[in-house]
Amino acid sequence: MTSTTSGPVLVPVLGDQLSTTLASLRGRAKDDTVILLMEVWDEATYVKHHKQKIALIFSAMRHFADELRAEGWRVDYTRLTDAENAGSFTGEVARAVERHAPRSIHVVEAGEWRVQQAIEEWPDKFPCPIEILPDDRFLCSIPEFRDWAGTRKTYRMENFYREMRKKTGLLMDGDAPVGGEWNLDHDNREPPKGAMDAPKRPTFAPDATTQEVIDLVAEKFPDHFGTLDNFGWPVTREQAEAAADAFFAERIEKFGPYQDAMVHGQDDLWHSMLSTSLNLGLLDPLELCRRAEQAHRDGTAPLNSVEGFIRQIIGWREYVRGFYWHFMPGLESDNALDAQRPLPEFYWTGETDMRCLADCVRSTHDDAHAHHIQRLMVLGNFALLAGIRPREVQDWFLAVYADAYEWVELPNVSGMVLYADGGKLASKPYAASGNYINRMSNYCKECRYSVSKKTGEGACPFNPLYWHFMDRHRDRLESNHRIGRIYATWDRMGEEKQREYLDSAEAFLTTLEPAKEGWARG
Ligand code: FAD
Ligand code: DLZ
Ligand code: SF4
Repeated sequence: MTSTTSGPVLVPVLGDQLSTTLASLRGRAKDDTVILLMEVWDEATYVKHHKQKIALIFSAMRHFADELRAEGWRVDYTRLTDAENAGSFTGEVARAVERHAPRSIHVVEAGEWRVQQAIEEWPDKFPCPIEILPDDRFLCSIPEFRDWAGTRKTYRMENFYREMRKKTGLLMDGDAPVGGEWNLDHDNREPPKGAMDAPKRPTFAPDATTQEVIDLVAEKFPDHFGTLDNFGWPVTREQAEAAADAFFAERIEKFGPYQDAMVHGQDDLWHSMLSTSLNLGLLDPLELCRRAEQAHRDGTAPLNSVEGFIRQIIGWREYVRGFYWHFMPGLESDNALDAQRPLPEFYWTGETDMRCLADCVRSTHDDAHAHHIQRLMVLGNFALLAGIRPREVQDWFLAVYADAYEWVELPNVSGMVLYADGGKLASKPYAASGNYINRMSNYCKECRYSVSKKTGEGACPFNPLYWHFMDRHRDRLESNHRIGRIYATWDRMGEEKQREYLDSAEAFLTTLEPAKEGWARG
């Protein structure tokens, strides 16, 4: 390979780094830089991503390349179907080094461990210096999170979040939180009422670039999960901003109160639907939070909605990213509850009589999206109670959502949903019976199962599964002050009732058909 001291600087930009303010581009001279964007087979297939997710990323990458060119940058873009495409980031950078003989390579650290490992091998592979820059689109750097986590025994998001409020000054009144409370979650648990006619979020009809990509995905990834029929995700910064405008104009007001509500056939409700744009880099997290804060100052959104939204972004989103890097590698193979059951086939087909699960799989299949409580308290809760192997649950969540990247998916699945990390992230498992789903949704009314029936034929499976879970993990959970008291209720039931619960759960578990091979990985 050619080494030179006079070539340009090569700047590889990964598919989730589509920000013109990226650290590797900031301050660079355009005539001295070649930006490299790469569609590669390895990234498109490391899990079998939902078809809409691949189409979204390729379309956003192609539009970003056009935006950069229009601004005068020199862009080298490899398409998936280019004859010489090497199929991997490292292979494509190697080809670009041959083409451009760069004097150095500047790259922003990757979002995923797997990719970062590959980048860290570049200095041994390429003849020029490699500069790996921190991804400062996140408000908390990886070293800063390590410092925060360093001496702690527990890593609670709430403590981290308060630090982030102080750091950013968001919703702060001097040293105190605006309104006197840091967290208004207690006001954000309204069950659905009436028609729940949330204004429709804007969707964006495919232009020629997106249509070309949709055709490519249909041809190259026919056996991946999901449909391309409803593709309407924002694929440019302009569209992402229009989506944010609509959220702040029409939906933020009720975002807070109905954040946990679930309604059959609707997964948007008053949610922002901005995670795909945030994670691709089309929107800036701090800017969005400032807009939310302004909406409160202007009196167009109540504090509980605004605080809730800001907490999701500077709290949860930043926290899970720091948590991921702090506990990788290792987090991906944690299995503290020794869950060994295979993922059921219905996660892929939606074929189950459990109406809540069928609806969540339906929206996942149709839109590559389900909202937070659907992911946590329906799809996740079932996997937790049934004891599904963490690796299979992780692969599923990583494959099926348009916003899924391992840095955000893995802490949510392994820590928040499955308690597979043994309680580093969550203070207790988010285990719930059918009662919770009934209170927060309209699913149960038309379900074949009866949510009020606790055991036996026709009982909501979440009911016996809940007690089966609590019983089999008693040794670990009884001493947990947030959940341990539940065992007094269990003991009061007496042996006969307990046996009914356990037998019902076991009878149900034997009906689960394991997923066929090949859904998540090729
Ligand atoms: P809103 O409800 O409008 O929230 C606003 C923003 O807050 C989101 O766009 C997102 O950026 C952020 N946010 C909210 N909750 C979380 C959270 N728990 N972790 C990180 N960020 C959060 N989010 C992803 O972006 N990618 C994932 O792969 C992903 N996997 C998840 C898996 C499970 C099991 C669970 C329980 C949650 C997961 N989440 C993930 C978090 C959350 O469900 C989505 O961010 C949210 O549903 C996206 O829709 P929205 O933009 O309308 O969010
Ligand atoms: C998810 C994804 C897919 C499907 N395809 C590509 C791709 O072809 N090229 C690319 O640059 N990025 C892609 N991505 C996103 C990457 O996997 C993402 O950059 C890493 O997850 C971050 O480490
Ligand atoms: Fe889900 Fe049970 Fe309600 Fe049916 S009855 S929708 S399975 S919670």
